[in-house]
Amino acid sequence: MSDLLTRRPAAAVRFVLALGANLADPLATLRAAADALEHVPDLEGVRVSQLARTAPVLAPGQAAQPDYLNAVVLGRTTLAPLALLRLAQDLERAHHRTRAERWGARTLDVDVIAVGDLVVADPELTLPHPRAHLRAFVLVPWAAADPGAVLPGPDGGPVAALAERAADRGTVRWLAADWRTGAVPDVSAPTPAEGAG
Ligand code: A4P
Ligand code: MG
Repeated sequence: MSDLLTRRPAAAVRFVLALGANLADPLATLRAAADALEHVPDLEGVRVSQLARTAPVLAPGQAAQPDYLNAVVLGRTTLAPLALLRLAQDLERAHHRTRAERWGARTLDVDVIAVGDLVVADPELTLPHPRAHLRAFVLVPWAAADPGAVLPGPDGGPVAALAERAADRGTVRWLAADWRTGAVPDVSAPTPAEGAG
């Protein structure tokens, strides 16, 4: 594995994590996960995006799933990238994440989207996340939280422009700003598609 993934950076670098949940109580889970990330000593200047309700992006032939709640968490860290992945996986485990199926419904997914400008393709940790540039459920809340953000790497670019172009842009049903403590649109209300069934 590349030293770039296991070595602590000399100075704090920017990181972006993407959170997603569509089982159990996704709103409570994302609130708890965001609170936990704000209290990790090795993460500095942590900011949490708006909350997005998104229709599931499924693999071809995959069975239907509930809508997701998604958010991104931004900040700076001196953790080695692999240590940041371990932290993300510990948080998933704390919320009883199981891995029965790729892209399966989950209580909590925490993906590492980017760490500084690193571009590394390792199956254990690929940076930037290999599908981040395509995913409106990552790009839309990220661009809202940081309009000038740039995704590094050959598929990267200004996040706001990538969000505009994302093929699954229509899966973002709404964004909620005040979701950590305030009311949010009804997360359990049937969507128009579900209602029509
Ligand atoms: N891994 C490699 N690179 C990374 C990285 N940058 N961040 C490895 C996190 N993990 C990384 O991940 C599988 C393996 O990827 C891990 O062992 C890790 O070492 P996983 O979290 O177990 O599996 P996953 O999340 O099902 O797979 P993946 O490929 O990360 O899924 P995606 O592409 O993130 O898609 N629709 C909506 N609306 N909202 C969602 O949040 N999420 C997915 C998952 C599909 N559809 C969705 C959503
Ligand atoms: Mg994942």
